[in-house]
Amino acid sequence: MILASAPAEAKHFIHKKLIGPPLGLLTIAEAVKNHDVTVFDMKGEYDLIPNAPKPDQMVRELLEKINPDVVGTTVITSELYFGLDILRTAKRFNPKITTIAGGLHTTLCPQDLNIPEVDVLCPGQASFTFRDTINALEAKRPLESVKGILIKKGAKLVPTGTLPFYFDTADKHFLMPDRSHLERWRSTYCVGNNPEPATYLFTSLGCPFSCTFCSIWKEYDRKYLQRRVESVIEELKLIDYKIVRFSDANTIVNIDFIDKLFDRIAEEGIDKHYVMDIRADTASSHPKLIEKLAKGGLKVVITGFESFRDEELKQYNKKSEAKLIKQAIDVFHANDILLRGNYVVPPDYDENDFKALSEYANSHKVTYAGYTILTPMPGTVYYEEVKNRIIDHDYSKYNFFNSVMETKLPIERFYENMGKLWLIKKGTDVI
Ligand code: B12
Repeated sequence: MILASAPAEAKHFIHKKLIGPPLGLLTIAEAVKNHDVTVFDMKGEYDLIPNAPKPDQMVRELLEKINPDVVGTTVITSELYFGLDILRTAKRFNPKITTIAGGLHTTLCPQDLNIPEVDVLCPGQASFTFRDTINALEAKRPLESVKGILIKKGAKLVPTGTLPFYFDTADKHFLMPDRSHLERWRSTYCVGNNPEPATYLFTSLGCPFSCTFCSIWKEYDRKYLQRRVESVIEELKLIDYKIVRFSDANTIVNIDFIDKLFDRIAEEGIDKHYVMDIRADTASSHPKLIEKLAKGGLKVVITGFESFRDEELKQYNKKSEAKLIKQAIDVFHANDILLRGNYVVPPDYDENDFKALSEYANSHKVTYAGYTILTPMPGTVYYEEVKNRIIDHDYSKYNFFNSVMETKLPIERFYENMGKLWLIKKGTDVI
């Protein structure tokens, strides 16, 4: 909705689609690689062929081609209905197909996937439970024997019991993604006007912070899992993409890790461009480290500024201060890093609040700025705080660009103000 109400000159900067490969699917594909596996990036397919058949037909054509025994899909909140439709289509195509859902929304809100056409849920970092499920199906063992999943029994989703031990999917149980599954869509992984496609790589899973609006630390139950430097180096050497976007919630948590990683990148002569999420407080307290990363190839940084007001940062439990935004901008710009600063706008902003944010953003300009709407994603602390005030339960709108709560301003005016904000930045491209 921000896009619809934005001034014409702002529309270009508001991203209509996010670019990137499905790293989660690549990881689970790796877990079952001794089987016949097809990874299909539907989002990539529409980016490749904008007038491709509608999702239903696209899925049916794929099913006819590969005739699978199992169909699985990733479900994040805004994609829930698409995910359910994929699994419905598969079940109707062939009732013998076992349908499996995984991903963040499956983990945090399993009940939302309780429809007759979904057979199994694999919550959490599910590569090994997925593999066990596939092995059980192949051996015709009852799925009750697989721990850590939910299975459909009658109208109920029944948990099979806790896993025998914890899988550290960043370290001991890390699986190297095989990006060759995605060759077909490679050209679609280009961001903005950059002709080079980008790939994603994680150096960590989870987050040690606990911002009220964020799903990630909830998804990982507060765990923060760090990969080993040599494992990341090995992956970087395998990757034939020039641009690597680190998909961590925060790439710099462990200073020692990132410092060593960039020493090793230099030693190995790995020549790539990196995109990272770095907090403002981290940048302001480690300017030398940022300088080193910039020399090692760090080109773009995404920083969640969230708010220019300390009281709002406190409400969000951001554990950072507004004054650090300026310091962080100076550190990044001093190193020629293209900075994307993101603000979140609560639905109760009035004209004065928008004016104040607009003045602040104008006097703290960054290369790219993003302005999204504070959204109660199911499973978050913020959701619990405001759930009685939610007026729109259509999850397809839970993508930070729609207000699902009542706004203080008339809704059209709210979106108009949101749209105008997107003009406040230095850069001329969109990321
Ligand atoms: C990479 C990424 C993307 C990529 C790829 C998404 C994808 N479909 O895989 C792109 C750029 C396309 C993307 C787009 C969007 N994203 Co995104 N994205 C991420 C990011 C940065 C990393 C995810 C990741 O790769 N993690 C590492 C892998 C290994 O973990 P995983 O994906 O969770 O997969 C594991 C399990 O979940 C499970 N699993 C996953 N899928 C499946 C499937 C099956 C069958 C099984 C069994 C298991 C399973 O097993 C995997 C291996 O252990 C996260 C933030 C973060 N740091 O986590 C946001 C995040 C997931 N994205 C988010 C959002 C909101 C979006 C957008 C809606 C943004 C927008 N405004 O448009 C769009 C949606 C578009 C779409 N169609 O998906 C939110 C989701 C919030 C929520 N509650 O739903 C997150 C958490 C960011 C945030 N800070 O809030 N995103």
